[in-house]
Amino acid sequence: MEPDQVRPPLTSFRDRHLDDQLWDHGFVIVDLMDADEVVELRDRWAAGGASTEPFRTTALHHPADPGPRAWHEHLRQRFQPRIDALLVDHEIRHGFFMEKAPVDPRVDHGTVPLHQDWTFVDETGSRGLIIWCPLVDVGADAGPLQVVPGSHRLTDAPRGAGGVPWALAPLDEVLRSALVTLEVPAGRAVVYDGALVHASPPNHAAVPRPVVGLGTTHRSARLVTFHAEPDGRVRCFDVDADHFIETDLEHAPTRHHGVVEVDAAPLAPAELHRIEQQVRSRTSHSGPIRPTA
Ligand SMILES: O=C(O)CCC(=O)C(=O)O
Repeated sequence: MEPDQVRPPLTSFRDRHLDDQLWDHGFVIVDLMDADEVVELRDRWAAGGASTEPFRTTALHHPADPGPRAWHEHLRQRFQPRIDALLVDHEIRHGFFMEKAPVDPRVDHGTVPLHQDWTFVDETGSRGLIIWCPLVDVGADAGPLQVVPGSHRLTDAPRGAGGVPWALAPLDEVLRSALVTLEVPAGRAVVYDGALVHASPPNHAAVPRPVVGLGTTHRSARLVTFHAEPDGRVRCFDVDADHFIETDLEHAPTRHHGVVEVDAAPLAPAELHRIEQQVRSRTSHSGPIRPTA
């Protein structure tokens, strides 16, 4: 695939080989927790009570609810030293849990549709990373993460809340056909670029599937968030790190230190065609993906 975007000056992984893999594929898989810690954290999360929601996350929350903030603080303190060892000058901006309850195999409740995560960093300076670490072994039937390798560089269109149109939506079918399922043992972590196209199917295993999520950025990254107005205008806000844990991420920020309107016009047919060809050529020419440390 032709690189669509210029590699940012600030690197992510300390290990050059992992950093190259991240740039090429949009994700790598590394060790994060040992077996004892997996059990301890899983028990701590489960003590909060079982849920029957097919998918729930503490990442999108109302700021008046102290629970998600307490989880963020706990996860930040616990994992920041490991992030320091793995990544260059990165901070955990947002720690959260995502759980998929087991559902009857005859129903498809709990599907997370194909998407890219909302932009949270100026991606020309450095990349925003999400760390996705399951607390149970996640096989193909347990609501695994599915990714489109290399898709983090297909477009630099803004992604955000309030109904910012998803630029790649017209390519849903071709992207879906390029999905790769990641089977990840408990304690291993997928580190993925926030612009990577991903999804997950329902959890048809017997037990809940809790996952720790850590949103991280370079310490000096420009933090941003995009939001669409009801009239369709899309704005880019410069925000502080507090934004990700102190505000309702689905609404435009009330506190920011700069805002500009950005172009969020749909991609032109020629551009969509170029992207489609990139996805198809990568799917047909690449060998097995081995993005594993
Ligand atoms: O945990 C999952 O199944 C999917 C999570 C996801 O897509 C996200 O957090 O953006």
